[in-house]
Parts: sequence; C-alpha cells; structure tokens
Amino acid sequence: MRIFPDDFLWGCSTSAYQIEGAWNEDGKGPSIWDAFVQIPGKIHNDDTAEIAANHYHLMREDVELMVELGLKAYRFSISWPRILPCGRGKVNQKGIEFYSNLIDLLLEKNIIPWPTLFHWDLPLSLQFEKDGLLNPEIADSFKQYADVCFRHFGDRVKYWLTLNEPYVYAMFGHGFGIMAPGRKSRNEPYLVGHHFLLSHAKIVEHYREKYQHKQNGKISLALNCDWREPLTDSPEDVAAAQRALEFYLGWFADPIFLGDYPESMKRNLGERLPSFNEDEKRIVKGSADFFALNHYTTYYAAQGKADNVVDNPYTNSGFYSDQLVDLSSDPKWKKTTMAWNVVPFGIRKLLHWIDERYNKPDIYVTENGSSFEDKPKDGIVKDPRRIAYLKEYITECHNALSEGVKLRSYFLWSLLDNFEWAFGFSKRFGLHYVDYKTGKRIQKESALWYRKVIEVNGL
Ligand code: PNW
Repeated sequence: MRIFPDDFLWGCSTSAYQIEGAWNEDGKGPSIWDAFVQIPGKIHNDDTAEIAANHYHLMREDVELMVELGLKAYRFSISWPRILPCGRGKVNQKGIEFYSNLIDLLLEKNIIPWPTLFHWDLPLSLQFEKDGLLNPEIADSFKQYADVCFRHFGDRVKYWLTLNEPYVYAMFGHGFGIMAPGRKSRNEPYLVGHHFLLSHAKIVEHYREKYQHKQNGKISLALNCDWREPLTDSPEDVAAAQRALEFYLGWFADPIFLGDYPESMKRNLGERLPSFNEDEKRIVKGSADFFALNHYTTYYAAQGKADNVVDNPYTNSGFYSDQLVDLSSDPKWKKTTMAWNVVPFGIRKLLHWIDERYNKPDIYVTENGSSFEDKPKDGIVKDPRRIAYLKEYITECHNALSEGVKLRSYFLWSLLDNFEWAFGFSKRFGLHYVDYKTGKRIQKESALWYRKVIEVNGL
C-alpha cells in the first residue's frame, strides 16, 4: 500500500460561477460571465449558469456530501460581484453571509476552507468602466475586494488563494476569445498576465501588512500547467519542451518565485512582453507562501517551425507560434471527453520540475480530475474510467512524494458536475452527478472510491 503523510490534505475543488447559480439573487451584481453566456453561439448548447448546480441554495446539502467523503479540505471560490455588486464600493451583506455561513459550517465539520478570491467572474462594471484586466488600475480594485474578504472571513481562513489560473483567463479570455470577456488578440494576454501578477502581489503585500500577523494564514495563487514531454531526445525537442513549460508555468511562477519572466519569453516576445520595474519586481518576488498547482494532462512537444506552427486552444494551449513548439499526442494514450490525454507520469515529472526550478517549495495540488460520459442507472453512476484516472494520477503523486517532492495536498476537481465554461454542461468532472433539471445529486462510484482513499490515507 502507498500511505500518505498524516497531515496530507485530501480535498475537492469547485468555483462560484460553475456551481452556485442564483446569478441575480440577494443583491448579487452581474459578472462578465453572466454577460458572456448571453451571446448566442459562445457556449455549447447556449447553456448559461443562471442556475447551474444550484449550490447557492443547496449549500448545506453539498457540505453533507463532503462530510460523507471525509474531506479534510474544500476549495471554493468567492464571487466578487456577490460581495461587491459593482466591483467596488458598497458591500452586499447577503453575499458576506453566504460565504461566512459556508466557512462556519465547514469548520464545524472539521473541513478546512480553502477560498480562492478570483475564479474568473469579474464584476461586469469593472469591464465596462475600466476595461477589466487591461487596465493596471485593476490592482487597486483587487486590493479593495480582497480587503473586504480578509476582514470578514480571515479570522477563520488559514489558506488563501488570490487567483485561479491567470494563464487560462489571459489566453482564453483575451487571446482566443472563447472565454469571457471574449477578446481576440495576440498581445493582450501578456498584458493581462502582467496585471494579474501585479494585482496578486498587491493583495499579498496588503495581507502581510495588515492581516497575516493576527490571522496566521498562508497565501498563494493557483497556477495551471500541463506536462510537455520531449517528442524525441534530440536537443531541439528537449529545449522545446522546456521552453513550452517556461511559457506556461514560468510565465507566472518565475516572477513570483525567481523574480522575473523567463529568458525564453523575453527573447521570443520582445516588446510584446511587458517588463517589471525594480519596485514591481520587489513586490512580486516572494509573493507566495507555497506553490499551488492545477494539472490535467500531457502533450509531446517538438521544435516548431516558424511558418507552420498551429495554435490550437483545445490542447490546453497558449500561442505555440510564440513558443515555436509543436504539440502532439501518442495515439495509444487514453483521452477524456475534453480530448485531454491521460498520461499519469506527467504529474510526477511536473512536480519534480517545480521542485527543482523553484527550490523545493511546499506544493499543493489544488486541481486534478477528468471528465467522462457519465449516466446514472439505478441511483448510481458507474465511472470506472474516472476511478482509473484518479488511481493512476494519485499513485504518481505518491511516487513524487517518496522521491522527496514536498507535496502537501490533493484537491480533486470536482465535488459536483458543473458548468464547464465554453463547454456548458456537456462535460462532467464531478464525483457526484448533477441532474440539472431537478438539481438532484447522484453519487458516482468514484465518490465511494475516493472516500476509501481518504479513509485509509492512501491506495
Ligand atoms: C480549470 N484548457 O480550467 C479550471 O480551474 C476549472 O474552472 C475547470 O472547470 C477545470 O480546469 C476543468 O477544465 C481549465 O482548455 C479550463 O486548457 C480550460 C483549460 C485548462 C484549465
């Protein structure tokens, strides 16, 4: 048996827009996602998350599901426009109450709350009035919002994440235009990434100055990265895989853990990559108390040729033409319904890459999971492929741990089926099936399997 350390954190993750529903109830303001889903053709089947999994109304029932699983921790996100309907200014007391009640209930059940401040649902007013993440002033709005959260929840929260996956928001929301705010640009993603880093740093600086010493929490941000395996062992392909990881994870992790953007990005992007002045470098560097990683899949990487690299948003990508990398898959690899490859060794190699490059940080896996076609039958969903995915990925996490990587948690995406952004409700990642017509939760066999893993603290 593979046993995990006693204090290892087994969790599940969700996000506000994807599960809550109640999009315009109890004083909540609109977010860019509430608007984006109204544009015909943007979302599969023109689904919207107006109701989603109705978690806003079923929160207590959902905490019971967590109790049944035996979760040690639960990662959720706070909806900014539920707290500040106009992004700034007046606080919505009902919004505060909702998250405050959730946190109290979790603590009562011995589940550690792991809130994320921003999981992409920017208040619409900040997009209309301020151009959202394109404007450096966003950092001040972020700080005001974060302050409200620290003030109201920080007495009970020991782990904060500021941002979820700035990479995806920048590339998909400002590069490919397939997520909110739906913009297509070659240059905006790098500007948006820059403003994310400065906003994150400003929030962390504020937390450390004003709250950390009395609230005793830790703070970081969740970065996503998939593994890039060199297609061949030629020096060109090995370098291409390394460069791809630098453009993916290094884009955000290098400034925070090492002090500046990777050389490969500066070289390939030139003027298109903003730069930090010395003051900015100083507040960005060291602005994370631990490393939080979201990871799903792996692709082969090979040296690309300048004139025929194809940018494909659906392989977890960025702009390969900037990276000069070609991605491909092994036809033998299994795939999820996201068309993502199931390659368990990828998580182990990535954990080692982070361990080495960033000088042995504590690493928390804050998302990992898979979507498959699930169908309920006789009150349960049989999902052997999800169980196989989880078994293999968690085994590789354990391998990394026994090789010395300081892995501290595994949060499974997701507790419930939910609104999968541009894919609407067509992709199911949950341990619990959601019947969107009735809101009913139906257990999947993977939930029973995960419960056992948590109970014996291993597999
Ligand atoms: C993450 N991609 O998003 C998010 O944090 C979750 O909100 C989401 O539901 C989960 O992974 C599953 O997709 C991603 O296309 C969304 O590269 C898309 C991509 C990567 C991550």
